[in-house]
Amino acid sequence: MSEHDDSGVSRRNLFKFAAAGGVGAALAAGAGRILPGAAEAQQRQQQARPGQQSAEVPPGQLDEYYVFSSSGQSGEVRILGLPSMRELMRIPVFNRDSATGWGQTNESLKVLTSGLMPETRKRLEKRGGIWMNGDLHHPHPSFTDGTYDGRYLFANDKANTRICRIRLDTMKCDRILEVPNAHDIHGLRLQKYPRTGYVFANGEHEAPLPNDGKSLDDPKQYRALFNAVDGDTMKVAWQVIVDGNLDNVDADYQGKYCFSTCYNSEMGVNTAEMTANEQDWVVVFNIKRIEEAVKAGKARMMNGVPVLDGRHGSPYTLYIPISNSPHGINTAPDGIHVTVNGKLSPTVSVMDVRKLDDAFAGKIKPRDVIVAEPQLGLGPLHTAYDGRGNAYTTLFLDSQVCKWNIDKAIRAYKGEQVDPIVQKLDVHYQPGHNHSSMGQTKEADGKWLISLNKFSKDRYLNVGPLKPENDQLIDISGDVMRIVHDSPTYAEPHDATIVHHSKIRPRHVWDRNDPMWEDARQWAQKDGVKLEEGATVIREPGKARVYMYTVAPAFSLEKFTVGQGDEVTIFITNMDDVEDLTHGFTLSNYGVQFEIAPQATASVTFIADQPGVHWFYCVWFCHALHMEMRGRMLVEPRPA
Ligand code: K7E
Ligand code: CUA
Repeated sequence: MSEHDDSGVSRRNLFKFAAAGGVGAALAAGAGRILPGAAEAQQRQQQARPGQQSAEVPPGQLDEYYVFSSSGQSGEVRILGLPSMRELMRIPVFNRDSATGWGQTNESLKVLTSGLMPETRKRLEKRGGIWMNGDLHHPHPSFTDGTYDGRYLFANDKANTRICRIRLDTMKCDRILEVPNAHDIHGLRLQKYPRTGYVFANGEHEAPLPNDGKSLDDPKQYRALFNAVDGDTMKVAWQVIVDGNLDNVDADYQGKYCFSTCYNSEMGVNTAEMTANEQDWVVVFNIKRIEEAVKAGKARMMNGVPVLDGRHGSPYTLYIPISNSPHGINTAPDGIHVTVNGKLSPTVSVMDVRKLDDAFAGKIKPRDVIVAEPQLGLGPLHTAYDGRGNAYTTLFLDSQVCKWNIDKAIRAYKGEQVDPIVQKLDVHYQPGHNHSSMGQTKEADGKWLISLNKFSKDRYLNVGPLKPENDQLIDISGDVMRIVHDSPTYAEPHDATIVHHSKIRPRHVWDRNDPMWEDARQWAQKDGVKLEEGATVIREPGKARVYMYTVAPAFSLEKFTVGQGDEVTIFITNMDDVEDLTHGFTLSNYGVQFEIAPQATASVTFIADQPGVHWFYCVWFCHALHMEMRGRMLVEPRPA
């Protein structure tokens, strides 16, 4: 085996494991934990059996899991198959997409603009009408009773303070909400019980409230807000002002509490200030108390949203001190334990949610909800679980995944001489999030782990200075972890959710009654046209509405005529109902291009500003005569 062998029992790992016994013991002495000797560790490694699963999915066979992967600054959601790690589809959300026309069709523009605040819509009038960028970190599917129900997927946009909802029946985004009062939504997770319910979202950055130009450089006046959005109506249900900022969030399995990490309790505005304190905190939110206060009218209405003050001393929140700058926070599938990942501290802190009632009642100190604090290594960021009592924490600085046992960590915290660390596995390189199969539900199955690594460096052919990231697939079904697959990914997989395929039941073709094209249906009704049979142009002064349908390999109109300067709306309905028979519409030299999937309607509006003959053609390969699937837009010059 070479130095770079990735199996859990490589020599390099054995060396590290042994070394940890000496160096680690000294480091950990203060934490009341004594590590076993190198020999014992070595013996345990030799006895440990790695899993036997393969990443190979032979041609013609399907993956067992969906992975909903974020794309960070690309602004979209990607669907992968696992274990193959093949990319199956992309769902455009906060980005502009050429192939599907997302950000151009009237249907997508409605999604992109209808949830914006009026001021933002006004600002965007001069900027093309929509935000062209997004920063999507945290995609999470909706829950019922602690597991995925296949309805929706929610995600954040840190760049422009938005939350999106994606329908899992069609895999298209149907709602985008701009969250008022808060700034730069980062952490996002969902209510797990009884159902979603709430989408919990953290405003990460602090700013004056309201942010109207006063107190510009007076950080003492800056506020950060925690947000609960109703996932059914996609409206903000309530907001809570907190001390410090907010980073990541998770919720319990009881429907009582949710909790956010704070890395900037100092309310500093530069790195030195933000990392000055030895301790920051986790803020726990008491959902019932908050709901009662909102109902009783105790909240201040700001931009139509009830806002409560949850700073120190309020009945709505609990502040639990945690070592310097915690980052990820992850509820275990046992429904009891919550891991807070240290980032600048080599430790993770484990909360027991059963103690939160007493802590809120003042019977125990906030810090008494911590039941374990194992020291794992440098830069713990996020933790995943296998449902067998083990946790897997990414160590960003050490470039490792650390497997540790929750029960042993609790016993070590009580003073017992037991080592909670099971194994450390090198990953390549600098992991952020990691995820286990079904591991964020009560149905964690302990089969797979993916480590989403921020750097790929030498793992792939050099593609120039900008490199892909590296998602590594790890078999965790055995006693020790084993890397089985590397896959490069474009910017930037922060977070992902691994969902068993049985939980998701997407449609094969669209339902003609889908609400997505409700506006198109209303226009057609007004014009006395049926979308399904349209082959006509309705012209009125300055405007034209073109109705077409498609049946491979033809558009129902081979030509249509409009006047120069007309505002033209083209509605196209794909009447093919064969699976995968998607057509596209591209209007040459007009910047118009979009997808029309089987049984869907899509529309676009533009100004016919250039006279002459302009070909339109089908842009999704559909038929042997796909090239011939084209027609002409004739634009009559404006009378001189
Ligand atoms: Cu750790 Cu935005 Cu979830 Cu990235 S956050 S890594
Ligand atoms: Cu229709 Cu290609």
